[in-house]
Amino acid sequence: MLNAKKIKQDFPILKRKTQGRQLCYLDSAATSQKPRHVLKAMDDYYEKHNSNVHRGVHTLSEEATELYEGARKKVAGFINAGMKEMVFTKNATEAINLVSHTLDVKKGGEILSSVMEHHSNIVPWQLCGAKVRYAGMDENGNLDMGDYEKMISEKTRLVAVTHVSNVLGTINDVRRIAKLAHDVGALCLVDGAQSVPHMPVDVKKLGVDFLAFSGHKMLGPTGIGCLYGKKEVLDSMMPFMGGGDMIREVTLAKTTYNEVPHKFEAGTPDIAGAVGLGAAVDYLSSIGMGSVQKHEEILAKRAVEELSRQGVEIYGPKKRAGVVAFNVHGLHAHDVASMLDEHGIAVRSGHHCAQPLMERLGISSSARASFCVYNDERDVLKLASSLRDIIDKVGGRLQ
Ligand code: C6P
Repeated sequence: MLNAKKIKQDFPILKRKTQGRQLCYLDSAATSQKPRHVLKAMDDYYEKHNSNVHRGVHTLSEEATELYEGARKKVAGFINAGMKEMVFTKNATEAINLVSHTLDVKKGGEILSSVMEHHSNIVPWQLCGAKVRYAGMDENGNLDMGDYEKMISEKTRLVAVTHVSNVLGTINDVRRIAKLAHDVGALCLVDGAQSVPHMPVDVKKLGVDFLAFSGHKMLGPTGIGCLYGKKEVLDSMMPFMGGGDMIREVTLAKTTYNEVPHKFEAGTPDIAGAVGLGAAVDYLSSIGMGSVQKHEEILAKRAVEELSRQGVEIYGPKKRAGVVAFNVHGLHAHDVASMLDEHGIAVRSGHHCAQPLMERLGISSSARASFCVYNDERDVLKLASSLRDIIDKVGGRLQ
């Protein structure tokens, strides 16, 4: 079992109080907190090695390049990808936009997304000019696989699906979806923003063509994200942005491009961010992603049990990742989150950037508790007892 009490001590921010109470951070699906190891790696980089990458022959530049490419190697290894298949971006959103901007969607071509997606896996496809179709979901919050079988056709150019729902915690069978896409010659892009930080992810086993994720949700800093792409697919794509580093040769008449992944990394990248993400990957790997997944699933299961006892409405399937969205009868989700904040508990409330999913659930918003390696059973019990207090306090007013 993972020792959450010991892990908690690695996260300086978790020592602070909010609203005069010990902070109980249950909003890691929005962004995770950062362990000292990550903060130190970034400090060290700026204190000792700061320079630009791939440009200079001086010592600092070579050190910075080594650290940046070393981080790429770590992150690629984390998802079993090759180094040339790992493009650094700003975040998962930019990674998906990179593909939607460069994908050659022939006239009449279709993109198949789903009602469960974060806006980042809907809007870029609407913007790319293709016809976008959406697979549905059943009452329990599971994707309708029948829809995939019916809707994927020769016209489908790409299937875009989330690995784990940021609202319901549903873990989707993306391996099966990728196979259905490949059977008709389509590509499969998986949004791994909520899976890569919380479970073992192996792109070779999943067989997907693209995987997008964000550093800040996996104990790394903001400003760095990743796009995994199969080497042959990335090779076949046009660049996303033009500028320094992505070129082989520029003349006033034309430009030839650098090899992947550099072809997709125009301009000075977030070097310190990559270094921080590399340290985050080291940290998670030292715990073991299998243990991380087990720990968070146990917490989510416990939270569902405890919250059900308080009579709140909970959304999502029985088997879920560490995400629990809920509503308290008669209270707006923002009010629930504000009142929990008074207890020192941070949860997110609102539509969670998944408005079509909210519409499918027949609600406009929910509160959401999400778990990470540093949470433990006491956090779950604190959430449940604070909700009890809130319901008792406002109960009279709701009659
Ligand atoms: N979800 C949440 O509170 P960025 O903003 O690019 O780092 O991540 C976007 C994103 C894409 N896909 C999924 C499944 C996500 O959950 C997110 C981010 C946060 O649920 C912030 S809206």
